[in-house]
Amino acid sequence: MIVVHSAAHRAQEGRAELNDGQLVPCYEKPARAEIVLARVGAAGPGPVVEPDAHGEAPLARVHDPAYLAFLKAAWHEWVAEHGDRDALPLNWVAPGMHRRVVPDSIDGKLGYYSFDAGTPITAGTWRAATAGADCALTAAARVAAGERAAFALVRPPGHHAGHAFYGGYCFLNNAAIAAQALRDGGAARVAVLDVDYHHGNGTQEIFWHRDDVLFLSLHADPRQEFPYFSGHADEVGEGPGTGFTVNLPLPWGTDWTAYAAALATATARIAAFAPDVLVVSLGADTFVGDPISRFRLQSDDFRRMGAALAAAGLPTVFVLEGGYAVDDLGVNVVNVLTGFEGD
Ligand code: SS9
Ligand code: ZN
Repeated sequence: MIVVHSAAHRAQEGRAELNDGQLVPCYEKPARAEIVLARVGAAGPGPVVEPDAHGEAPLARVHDPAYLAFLKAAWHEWVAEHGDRDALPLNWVAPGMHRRVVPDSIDGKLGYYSFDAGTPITAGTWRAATAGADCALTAAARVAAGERAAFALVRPPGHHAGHAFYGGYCFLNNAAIAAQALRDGGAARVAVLDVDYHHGNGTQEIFWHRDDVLFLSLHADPRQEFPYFSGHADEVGEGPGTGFTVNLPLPWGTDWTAYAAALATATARIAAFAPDVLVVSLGADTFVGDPISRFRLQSDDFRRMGAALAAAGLPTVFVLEGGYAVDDLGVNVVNVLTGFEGD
C-alpha cells in the first residue's frame, strides 16, 4: 500500500494545550508521525512517497476561503500582538451573543474560528496542515488512478475541522478534502468512515446536507466525551442529506466485541450506499493505553479492524487522525493497514 508522507508535519509543534485545568505539553506532537513512519518501514506497507503540491483550490472546495485566509495569517497577527508564544483562544460566542461581525483583533478571530483551547496555532501550522492536505490529496489521486488503497501518514489530524472552524488539534479536514477531490475527479458516491475515538464533528458538518458523501462515525458517546456537542445517534443529516450521516456512539470502556458489532453496522450501511471509494479517518486513540481516551482496543484488534474494512471490497484511502499512546501508535496504525492487506 502506497504511503504518502511529508516531513513538513514537524512544522506543527505546539508548546502547550489547555487540558484538565492546566497548560500541558501538547499530546498532538511530531513524535506521533515519526513512530508510525518507523513502523511502516519495519512492517511492510510502502513505498513511502512525497505528496504532490495541489495548491489551495481543493482546500476551498471544503473550507470557507475567509477561514483559509484567517488560518494563513493568524500566526503573524498573533506574534505582532503577543510575541512568540502559541496562539490560543480564550473566549467564544454563547447563545444570545452575536457572530455576524468577524472581529478585527486576532484574539477575537481565534475565538470566532475555533471551538476549543487545546489547539495551538504556531509558526508552522499553515505549512504542516497544507502539507498534510497535499498528502491526503495525493493518496486520493493514487486510488482514483487505480490503486486498491493508499495511506496518508499525516499530522496534524483533520476530522474535527469544519467548513470554517478549527479545534481538537485539527485545522484542515484532510479526509473531507480527499473525499471532495474524489467526487470532483468523477466518483459518484464517496463514503467516509471515521474510526477515531472522538466524533468527527468537522467532517459531519461539512457533508451534513449532502447525499453524495455518506459520513459514518464510531466514537465515544458525546454525553461522556469530547467534543460533547456533536455525535449523538439522532444526528442523521438534513434536507437531501437526511440519512447520509450515521453516528454510532459507544460508552467508555468499549472493547473489541462491542466495537466490532458497531463496525459491522457501519460496513452494512456502506455496502447499501455502494460508494465508488471509501475514505477512512484512521485514529488509533481507541487503544486501551491511550492517555486521553477510554476505549479498550488491544493492538491485535487493529488487525481485525483492517480485515473488516478490507471486506467492504472498496478502493480505500486511509488518512491518519488521532492516537496519543505514542509508543504503541506505530504498531496499532500499521496493524490496520497490514490487516487490511491480509497480513
Ligand atoms: C481530554 C481533552 C481532549 C481534545 C482531544 C482531541 C482529539 C483529536 N481531557 N482534548 S483526535
Ligand atoms: Zn481522536
